[in-house]
Amino acid sequence: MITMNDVVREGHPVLRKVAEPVSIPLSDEDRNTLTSMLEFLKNSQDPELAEKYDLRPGVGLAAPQIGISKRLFAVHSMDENDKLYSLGIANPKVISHSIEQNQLENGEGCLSVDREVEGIVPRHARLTIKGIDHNNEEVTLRLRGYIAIVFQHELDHLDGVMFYDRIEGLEDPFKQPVPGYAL
Ligand code: LHY
Ligand code: NI
Repeated sequence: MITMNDVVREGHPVLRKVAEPVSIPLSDEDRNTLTSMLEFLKNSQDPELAEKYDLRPGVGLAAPQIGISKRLFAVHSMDENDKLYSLGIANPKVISHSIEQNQLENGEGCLSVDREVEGIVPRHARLTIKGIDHNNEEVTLRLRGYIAIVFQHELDHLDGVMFYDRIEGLEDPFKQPVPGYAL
């Protein structure tokens, strides 16, 4: 079972690596990784289990955050219409995205960042993602609103990008360019 002890924190080099694609169909090992990341998110949202195991509630978790540099992440969250997104996804690709941007009014946080970082994180307002889910089925997701932001936050982890890299007005002139999403 994944706990906060397994979650690497900022400063760990794995969070800055571009993660490797996994082979399809998914190996049992990669499926297990997806399933246990999803289980972590569910546990973290259960007040009793979260208290018992000292879990910080989360809606998304990417494999690099547990030290695995592979293109895998899990999301367990509702969108604004109470539609549940509960899946593990492998080799996600952004097929298309809006030009219009959107952001969470109160900024973002991260399970790998034990501090508050203020600032607006610009994201695509809408995007379409394709990938392979934890049941080895190809999935196409058309996302907007809050859930679209969660997926983009997790996608970024697969490219070694932290949410605060995208905060405007925090430009470090010596910083390497932020990779965009592959189209
Ligand atoms: N998890 C964050 C969480 O609280 C994801 C997140 C996304 C927070 C968007 C806020 C806004 O579940 C992670 O940090 N996963 O990488
Ligand atoms: Ni994060």
